[in-house]
Amino acid sequence: MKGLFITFEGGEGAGKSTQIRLLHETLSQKGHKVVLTREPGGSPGAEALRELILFNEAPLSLRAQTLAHMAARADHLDSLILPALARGEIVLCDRFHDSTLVYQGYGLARGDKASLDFIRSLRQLMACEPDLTLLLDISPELGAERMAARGGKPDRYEQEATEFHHRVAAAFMAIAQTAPERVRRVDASHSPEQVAEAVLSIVSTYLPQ
Ligand code: T5A
Repeated sequence: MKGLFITFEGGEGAGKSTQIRLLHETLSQKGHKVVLTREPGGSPGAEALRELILFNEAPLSLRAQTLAHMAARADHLDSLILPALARGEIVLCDRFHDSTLVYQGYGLARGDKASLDFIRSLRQLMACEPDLTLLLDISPELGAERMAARGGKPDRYEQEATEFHHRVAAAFMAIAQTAPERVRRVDASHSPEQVAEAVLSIVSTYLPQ
C-alpha cells in the first residue's frame, strides 16, 4: 500500500462524521488526494448491505451480523479502499475492523472467547490494517445526548441498552491501550473546533512532506 489509511472509531455520537468531514476539507485544501468513506458501506454493494445490517427488522444471529459486516468490508476494500491506497491517496474511513471487535465481540458477545477468535480470524484473512486509528472518546451518556439532539431513526445498535454502550466504550479504551502504536485517543467532549485541532496535530505527523 502506497497511500495512508486512517480510520475513525468511537461510540455513538462521538463526532466521527463531523471530524472526518473537517479533516477531509483541511487535507484537500492542502492539496492532498483524499477519499472519505464509511462502514458499514462505502461502496454500492456495501451500502446495500448497510441497509440490511442496520435497518432491516429481521433478527440476525451474532455470527451472521459479523459475517455481514465482513462481507460489506470485503466489497468496500476491493472496490474503493485498496485501489485508492494503491494510487497513493489518503483514505479516511468512518469505522473499520475495531468496530466489529468492539460491537459484535464485546458489545453483543460480551467478550466471549470463541466469538472474539472468530472475529480476529476473519480480520486476519482480510489482511488490511489502518496506518492510524483516531479513537474519539466520549462518555456513552454524552454520546446519547448528542444523538437525541440530532434525532433520526435509530439503527440496530443504537437501540441497545445503556450497558451495551458502556461495554463498547470500555472495549475501545482497551484496544487503544493494547495497540498504542496505531490507535490514538482524542478527547471528543470538547467543541468540534478543539477536537479538529487535536485530530490535525496527530494526523500531520503521518502526512507525506
Ligand atoms: N457497526 C459498525 C458494527 O456494529 N460493526 C461494525 O463492524 C461496523 C463497521 C454504524 C453502526 O454500525 C455499528 C456501529 C454503529 O452502531 P452509523 O450510522 O454509521 O452507524 O453511525 P455511527 O458511526 O455510529 O456514527 P453516529 O451517527 O453515531 O455519530 P458520529 O458520526 O460519531 O457523530 P456525528 O459527527 O454525526 O455527531 C453526532 C451529533 O453530535 C453533534 C453533531 O452535530 C451531531 O448532531 N456533534 C457535536 N456536538 C457538540 N460537540 C461536538 N464536539 C460535536 N461533534 C458532533
